[in-house]
Amino acid sequence: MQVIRDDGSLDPNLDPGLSIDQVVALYKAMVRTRVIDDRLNRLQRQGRIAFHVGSLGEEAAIVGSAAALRDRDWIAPCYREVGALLWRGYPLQRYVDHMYGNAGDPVRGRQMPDHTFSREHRYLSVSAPIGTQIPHAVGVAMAAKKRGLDECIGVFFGDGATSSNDFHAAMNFAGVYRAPVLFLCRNNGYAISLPTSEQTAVRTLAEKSAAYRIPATRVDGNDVLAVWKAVRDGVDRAAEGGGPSFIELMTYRMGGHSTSDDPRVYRTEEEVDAWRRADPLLRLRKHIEQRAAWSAELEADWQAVCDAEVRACVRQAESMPASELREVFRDVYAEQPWHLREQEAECLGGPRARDHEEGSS
Ligand SMILES: Cc1ncc(C[n+]2csc(CCOP(=O)(O)OP(=O)(O)O)c2C)c(N)n1
Repeated sequence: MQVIRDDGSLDPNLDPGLSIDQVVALYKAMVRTRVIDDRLNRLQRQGRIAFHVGSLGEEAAIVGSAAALRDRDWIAPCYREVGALLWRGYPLQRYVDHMYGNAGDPVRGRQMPDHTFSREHRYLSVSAPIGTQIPHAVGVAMAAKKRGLDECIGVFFGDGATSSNDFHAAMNFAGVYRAPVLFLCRNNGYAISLPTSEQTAVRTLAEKSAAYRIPATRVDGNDVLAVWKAVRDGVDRAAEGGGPSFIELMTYRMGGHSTSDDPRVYRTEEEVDAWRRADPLLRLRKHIEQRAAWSAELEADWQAVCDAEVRACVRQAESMPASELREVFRDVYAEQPWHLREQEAECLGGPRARDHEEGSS
């Protein structure tokens, strides 16, 4: 499905009819996500944060999906979807604090950067093992269904995750029990260095859903209005008791897998260049400029606003103390068992004396 044509005009048969203010809000959120990404990549290169996993080129798939879900719907993220969390109003300072693992980090420095959560924003905790969030999401959907709530959940995952056992178990369960869940598969072309064509023998990932009797839509994931429409159709289906939907969002990971990756060793510049021309921000910008709702001046102003915002958050994050060491021992047990009490005391007592280390085998 494609709504925004290459020339910036809309397909009248598929146009979801958002107001121009709504469309501009989507564009601004996508630009903001990119500016934040860019700053975090630089901070990592400067040695100021340890790691970042960004969404360069996938902003339409992420922000468009989040915008089409209702506030009461849940999001089960993979690890690339902070744009969805920010769309829901999550404070940028809290996210940047998380990236530093400082005292303001809700995860208390215990997780990798980009592995945050927010109960308030109905955004589940990122789980690093690929695919594990998919059955979690089906569980959340089943809980809503059993309670008779008009809520659904959108679960993000990459093309690589469709080869995981959890994907199969979750799809099967959702198909059988008609769970109100939207499977949001970001097909960005790669699972780290492995191209999608070598990931699976099927031609499209969408066709996998037929085996579970889950309706599928294959969407231009760089077209935010097509993403919005496909996801909102899925929300409506879930709300009417129609159960799950599978949406394959065709996009491209324009950056490395994460700051630990160098994609130049496994793909060509020509390939990346071709996708750069299909940049989701450029397409949407062309559309809103045609509708006289955007200009070079507004673009420069908005980029400057976003940049100043993220720089201020970085300054604040760097002035905060680190998360305390004792936090490692918190939030697991209501009452701490004896062995953790002992380990905590030893840990907080500082490093062991050197002769002790040499004496041990
Ligand atoms: C079970 C498991 N195996 C391997 C890894 C290492 N790993 C981290 S990300 C990744 C690639 C995932 O690719 P995909 O699902 O396509 O998502 P993308 O990163 O492209 O968004 C792998 C293999 C992991 N985290 N968990």
